[in-house]
Amino acid sequence: MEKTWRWFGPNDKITLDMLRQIGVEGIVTSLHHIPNGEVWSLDEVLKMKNFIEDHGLRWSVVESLPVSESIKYAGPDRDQLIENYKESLANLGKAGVKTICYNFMPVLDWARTELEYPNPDGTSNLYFNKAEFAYFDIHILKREGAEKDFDEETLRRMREEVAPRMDAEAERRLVDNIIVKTQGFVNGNISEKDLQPVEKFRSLLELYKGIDADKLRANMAYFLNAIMPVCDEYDINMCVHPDDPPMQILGLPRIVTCDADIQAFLDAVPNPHNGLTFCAGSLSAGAHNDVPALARKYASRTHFVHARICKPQANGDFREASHLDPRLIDVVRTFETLRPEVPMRVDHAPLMLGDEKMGYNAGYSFHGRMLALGMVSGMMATIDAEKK
Ligand code: DNO
Repeated sequence: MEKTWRWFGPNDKITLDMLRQIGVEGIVTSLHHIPNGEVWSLDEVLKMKNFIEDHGLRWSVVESLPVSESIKYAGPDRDQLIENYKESLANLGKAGVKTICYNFMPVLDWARTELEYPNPDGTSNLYFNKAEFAYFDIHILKREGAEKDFDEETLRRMREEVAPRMDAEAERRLVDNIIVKTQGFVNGNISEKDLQPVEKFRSLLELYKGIDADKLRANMAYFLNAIMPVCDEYDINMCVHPDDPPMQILGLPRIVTCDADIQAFLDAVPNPHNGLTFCAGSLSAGAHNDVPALARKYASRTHFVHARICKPQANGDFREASHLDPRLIDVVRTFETLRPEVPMRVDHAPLMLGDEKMGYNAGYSFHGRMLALGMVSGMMATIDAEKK
């Protein structure tokens, strides 16, 4: 697979020169300065492309070209926003940037409750604590009916283990982790500039009243059918990112969570340009997913791979596991064997060796990801050597 790296643009503290030294071949990035829904002009696309190429690398993947909420819930301006999306795609196609990662998660992109969860070896990682998430949903957001979305054991943990340690500061940190710090840098709905993130978040949830999984699926198919002619014209591969975590949260529908979901959106628009980002990490956070089997089943419709893996706990929590986990080796083997041309980036690595002082975006450390890239590159080299 092509070794790529998610880079957040010229302001990223990790420079393209650093990335060349550690074996990165291609860059995964977005035009983060353009607000969601606006057209990416050919000029802006070329500026980014040339900047990357001037540093001896190539722009391999767009992550993400964000899909506006209104396209997801079918708001009155969705057709205009789809036209803008098509124009951005055409400009990317003209510039030769042809792999586009996006997601179709309502309101909240990925979700974590802890960003620096300590590991026994002194490093730290991302963590999803279901009981803390329940506390956020029930006591901070105060979402109507939230309590019935959690099992008895999670509610007990929330009452006995989480609630007693929640003061104003701990609540602020939880809000920050779940809807602010993890969202702004991925061009999500809430950023550090928002003074009342919880209020804003509540009004976003309102937009989805009456939208169930079937409606969301229909809206996704509507969007995909509308953009496929542009993808056909420029040979652009769209690859949806699975829902992270791959389960229902906050009363919102989630439609890319499991085998049946993936099959359904691929079948709904059976064009090879309608494909998947195989994020092994997101899928593995659900104990219902057999991730190596999914990799084998969907390799031919996968256009981009995220290499990481999670360990779901019996209580519904999950943690990011080592990039050397056998399930990830299996996934890498599958793609390196069946689809060696697809781009792959390592994802969500630990904070280590001073990363924690650098203010990197959550999950996107330098040393941690460099170590992970070394691990995955080693697997790839071994698999290639065995093929000969
Ligand atoms: C988090 C990322 C996601 C991903 C988007 C793609 O670390 O994997 O934010 O970029 O969901 O649209």
